Amino acid sequence: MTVDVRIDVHLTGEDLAAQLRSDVHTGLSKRPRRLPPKWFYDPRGSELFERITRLPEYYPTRTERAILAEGAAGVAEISGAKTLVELGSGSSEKTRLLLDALRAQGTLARFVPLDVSEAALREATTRIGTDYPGLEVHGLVADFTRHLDRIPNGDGRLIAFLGGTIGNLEPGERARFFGELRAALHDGERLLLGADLVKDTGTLVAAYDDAAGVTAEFNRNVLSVLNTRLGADFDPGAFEHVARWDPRNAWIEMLLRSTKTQTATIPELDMTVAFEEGEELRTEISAKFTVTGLAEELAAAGFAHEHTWTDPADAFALLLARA
Ligand code: AVJ
Repeated sequence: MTVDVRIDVHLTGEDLAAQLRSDVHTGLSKRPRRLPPKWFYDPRGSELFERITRLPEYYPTRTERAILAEGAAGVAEISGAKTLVELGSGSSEKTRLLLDALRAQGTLARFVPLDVSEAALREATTRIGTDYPGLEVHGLVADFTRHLDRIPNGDGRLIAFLGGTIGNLEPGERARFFGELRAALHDGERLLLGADLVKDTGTLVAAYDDAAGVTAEFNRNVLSVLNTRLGADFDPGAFEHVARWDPRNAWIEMLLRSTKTQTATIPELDMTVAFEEGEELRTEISAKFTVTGLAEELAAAGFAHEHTWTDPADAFALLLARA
């Protein structure tokens, strides 16, 4: 059987380069300084993230996989989905559990992974297309915060947004995201959302500050991304990795703290950035949720929460919601 794979590019390398310049200029001009987490994922950053997902302290990935292994059949049964759309699909590894359950049920016709990385998407679509003969694979190079209206039309679509990536959005951004997603769906279609739950501070902080220092490397790597892509001269070794729990906002913050007074130049932006000793640059927020809180946010956007799957320790949840 021939492999049925197509890819639509809604985001070019040039679009991404322009966005990087604008994000860095805006974020480093603010106080406190900040950078959006999407720029972590160059090839080295993606590799470091893969290593993070296997760390003993980083429970979300393996917990979500276990929940999916238990719950995928139920997701398939309730949704009866014909198309599975995955936002921020990356390597689409955990998604196979959903594809398997939907295929076993006989409803699945199409898989639509969406990712900003064209390289990751080409690899993932080829592998899935080969391993699932007869499945139509339609990849989208796109940004889930901007291109939800590009999701191909259909009926019986299930949108999967896994991994806890929803936690990278601030509350206002989440409301906008859920609203845009609801607007892109027909009544009765569904969202499967993977979210990390609020738990004791020690467990949360350890997940973002592992003993082997992989997360610290991952965090500092964003400065190397700016060096490579914008010709900047940050010294990653002169920044210390910080992870802390913000109880008011219910999120983990990752920061880079300057260990000395220093200046970095970013030639492509005609910008010089001065750091005082101890000054912090926020590189990520990773919000943690309660099931009821998320159900309320979903309801506010016009989704009805239908079902929740969790692990025995209530560390992570998968919520199914109906548009
Ligand atoms: C990919 C956004 C879900 O927030 O846990 C892991 C990224 N950052 N360790 C997360 C991350 C540091 C991860 N997400």
